[in-house]
Amino acid sequence: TVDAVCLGESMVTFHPDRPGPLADVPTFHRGIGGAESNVACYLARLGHRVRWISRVGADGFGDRILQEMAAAGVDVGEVQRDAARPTGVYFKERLDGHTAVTYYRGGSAASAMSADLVGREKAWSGRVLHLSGITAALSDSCRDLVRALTERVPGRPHISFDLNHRPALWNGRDPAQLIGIARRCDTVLVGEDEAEAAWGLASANGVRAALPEPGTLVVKQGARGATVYSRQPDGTDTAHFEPALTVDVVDPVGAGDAFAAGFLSATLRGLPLPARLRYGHVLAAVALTVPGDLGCPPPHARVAHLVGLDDATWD
Ligand code: KDG
Repeated sequence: TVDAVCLGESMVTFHPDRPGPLADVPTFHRGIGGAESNVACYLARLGHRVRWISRVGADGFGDRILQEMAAAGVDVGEVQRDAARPTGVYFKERLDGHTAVTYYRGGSAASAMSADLVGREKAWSGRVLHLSGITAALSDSCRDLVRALTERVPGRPHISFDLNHRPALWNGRDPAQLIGIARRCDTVLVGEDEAEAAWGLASANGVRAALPEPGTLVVKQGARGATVYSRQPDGTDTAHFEPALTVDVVDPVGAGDAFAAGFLSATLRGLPLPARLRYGHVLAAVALTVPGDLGCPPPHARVAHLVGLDDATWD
């Protein structure tokens, strides 16, 4: 078994070399990005055994993604190639201090993922399966796959779910259906702002009230910090808040994935909840201060020191 399986679409990304509208920027730097593959890369760099499951086209961009994921130490042996559909692509645009994204991913190889093409056996082959709301938004077959993988049946691994609300992918469909999926998961990560946008839930406590089932619910509260709700063996719920680190933001894309990877890494190591949040914040700070979707996390012994844990605490 691997420590974690991450399932979702990865794309080739194009970052502009200067601010301005897409129509005017002549030069872009190529990278790769995808919420769940970002989490996989971070987990691998933190020393975990990780498998990424997805589909890419039988094209040069698919080759590139597989090369980069493998170089990051992620097992890509279960990634399928699709001869008929392309690898997804997206462009970033830096405008007035914020980053916008434009996707070219409709009909991509990954959007054809389905419960038939991606079996439970592979997806459930780790201690943790990490999924996100992006996959459910890609196509009906992808949404049904996410439903099949989150079914509460004996033998399934711990399931982690990041809402990752991407309004551009919903095209008039209702992201409220993600509440039903999130309820079936064990660890759920949600931004307070996206919970409001996707579900109309206005506060961290409101999110918990709507999502009482997950044993662990993390509500990210932007630059302020994050609150983790945890159900205790006696059925009561605890809430704990940890402030985020203060950093000068260069590019926010990928920070949520870094946070999720930090939280999951600390979870896999059995660390206490406050340390899991702090670990997430340290990884998010790394991602916020680099231009691409992926920053390079410090080794876990260094993060352990930063989050106030002695190395001996690590298994
Ligand atoms: O969380 C970062 C991702 O959003 C980015 O890497 C691309 O997966 C992506 C998406 O769908 O926006």
